[in-house]
Amino acid sequence: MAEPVRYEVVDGIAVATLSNPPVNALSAALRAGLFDAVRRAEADPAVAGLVIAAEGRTFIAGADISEFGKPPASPTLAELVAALDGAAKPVVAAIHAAALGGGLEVAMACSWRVLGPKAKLGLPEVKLGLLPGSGGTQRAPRLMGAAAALRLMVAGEPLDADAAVAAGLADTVVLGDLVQAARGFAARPKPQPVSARDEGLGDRDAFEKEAAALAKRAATEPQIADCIACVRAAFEKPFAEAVAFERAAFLRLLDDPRSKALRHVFFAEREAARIAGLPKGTQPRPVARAAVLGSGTMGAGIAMCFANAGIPVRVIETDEAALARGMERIRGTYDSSVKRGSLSAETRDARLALIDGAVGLDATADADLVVEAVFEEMGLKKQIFGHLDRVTKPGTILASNTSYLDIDEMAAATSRPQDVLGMHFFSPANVMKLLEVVRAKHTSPEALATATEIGRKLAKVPVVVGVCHGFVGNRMLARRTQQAERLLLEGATPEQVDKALTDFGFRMGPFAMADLAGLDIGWRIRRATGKRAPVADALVEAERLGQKTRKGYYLYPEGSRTGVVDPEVTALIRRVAAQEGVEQREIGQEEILDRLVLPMVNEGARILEEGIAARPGDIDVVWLHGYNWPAWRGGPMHYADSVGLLHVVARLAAFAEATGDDTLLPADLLGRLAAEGRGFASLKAD
Ligand code: 3H9
Repeated sequence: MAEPVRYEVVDGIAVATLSNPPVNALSAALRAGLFDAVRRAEADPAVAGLVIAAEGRTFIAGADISEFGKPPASPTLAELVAALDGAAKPVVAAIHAAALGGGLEVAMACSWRVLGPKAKLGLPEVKLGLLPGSGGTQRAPRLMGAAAALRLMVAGEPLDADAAVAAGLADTVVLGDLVQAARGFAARPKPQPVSARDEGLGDRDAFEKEAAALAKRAATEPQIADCIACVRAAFEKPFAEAVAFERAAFLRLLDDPRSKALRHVFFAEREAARIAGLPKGTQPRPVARAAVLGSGTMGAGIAMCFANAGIPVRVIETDEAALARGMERIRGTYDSSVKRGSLSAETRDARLALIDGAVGLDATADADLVVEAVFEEMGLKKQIFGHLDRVTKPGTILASNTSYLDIDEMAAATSRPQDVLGMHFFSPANVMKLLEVVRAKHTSPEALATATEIGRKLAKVPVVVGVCHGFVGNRMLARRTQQAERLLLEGATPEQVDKALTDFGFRMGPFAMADLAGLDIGWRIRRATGKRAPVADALVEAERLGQKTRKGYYLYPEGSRTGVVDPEVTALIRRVAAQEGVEQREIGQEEILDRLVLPMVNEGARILEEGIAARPGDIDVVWLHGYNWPAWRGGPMHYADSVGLLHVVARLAAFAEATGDDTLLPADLLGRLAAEGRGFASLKAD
């Protein structure tokens, strides 16, 4: 492998150029190379100063996250930063792109920070459940003031070049030759190191005010509380002691399951972007124009996704009246964003200009991608796919937004099954980030690559899944819904069930969610598929449809969207349980949570066994971005690993035995992994 640091001396200034693709993370080799460059520059009497520059798409993306948890290799980042801080000669960071986390900490230990116009400076560690652990909580406050530094850390978002200079975090923006300008700085006398600039901390009261405003976050996110404590230490402790205090906090957070989960999410999201089994060199097809069939809630939302990404899109309906309603729905959604102030009127107009409407499927003739979002009825879908096959160009991708129907059957209605796949958006489609890209039996690698690439352009997180009823997300959700209903029959109340999930970290429990969505939706699907859910059915039959009728699982007093407990529901559940012959009992919160979550994990294991998802991390990404699974819990499969698969298997087996429900019996894969003392994380794709 090429040396990660190139060292050269020209005209008495040394330049260390970092090259550690893809993002110049501070791996052991990069740290060693940079440490060595500092030593050489210090030892060489012919060198007046050192410039640190970098090649590639980032300056330095931070510590190498994949090394966390492994034994630290010397020189550590702390040692490297101390060497920069203590160097007798000036060191200049020439930052052409993002300097993040440990990357910014390296730069802050230099004498000056000289920026290219595309530089971005940030401390995103909180997003990984961490804090800057190499002096960042001490140097950023000395450069930009304690209050502003705290704001930068807890936001986790980088500043662009001009903002970084304005804040005092960097010295100048250079439009011309960045390294040349940095060399000029390196020839100057070394200024006082940042570590000694205590006057930079600024007003203590301003910092305390900022800290007080974070009280709510600090109560639930330990990294926020620690950021505050570390910056406060800058006022109260000598520099070296405050750095040791920061180090201890960093190591404590590194070991916290919440940070482990967030780091798992970081890698799972990036891994999900790689399609398992795709032949090397597969190229996506260009998509210049899209068409969306149907302009109901989903169709309208999907069309907006294309327009928001700057892709012209045609909305297609069966008649003029339906089309007018659909276009009005789209305009109304944009208008309310303008009213809320989240969108400018110009942007709304530019987006609306990208959307046109038409009646009839023949209007798909010039589209490169068609997304069908009509009723969930196989007969209708097959008819549509047959028609699309006749009127669209060769190579047009034909996608269905179905939530659970068989894509292979739709593909069979065409003469080009290789171009057919699922693109399953989540409601509201213009907001939720998940896109399940459903690979059918004959879907070609190009079609798959096109759908995932377009998903990324639409700012979605695409996850490739296989064909089955409900794909990954809804198939697992069905297990949770089934248990939630069953728990009511066995004696739990809707609020106990909801509370188990909100305490776990979800924003809403299943019953509050059902009331919001409307109970009639599930009821209609059950009627069509011959299924029943005795409690939910009884509620619908009593005309309790949720928030829209102001009563469902809860009661909604006039004007309120927050449900209150309704004794009528308690009585109704008791009556239904008696009819069903289910004996009611007190059920503890722990059992409720396990009954809701572990059957989902079990279904996830079956999904892996069947190859419907390629990796456990893909399932986690589906739940994080489609169903608001709390990120600090890492997703259902990571959660199962964190509680231990032996425990999961034992609980499921006990539930199966107690309820007589065989679907709760542990999946073979789950049993096997548990017996081998392994976790889902040990499984590798392909
Ligand atoms: C830290 O610094 C702690 C210190 O305070 C104290 C330590 C003692 N490490 O996102 P991309 C990989 S904590 C290892 O697709 P982009 C990534 O997995 C760190 N690997 O590219 C992917 O690999 P693959 C604070 C990393 O252009 C590839 O690089 N820093 C790291 O869309 C490309 O990534 C952060 O939290 C890393 N630090 O976005 C920044 N970063 O190709 C984290 C990336 O195998 N990184 N990889 O899938 C980012 O936010 C984005 O990666 C970045 C580039 C904006 C840099």
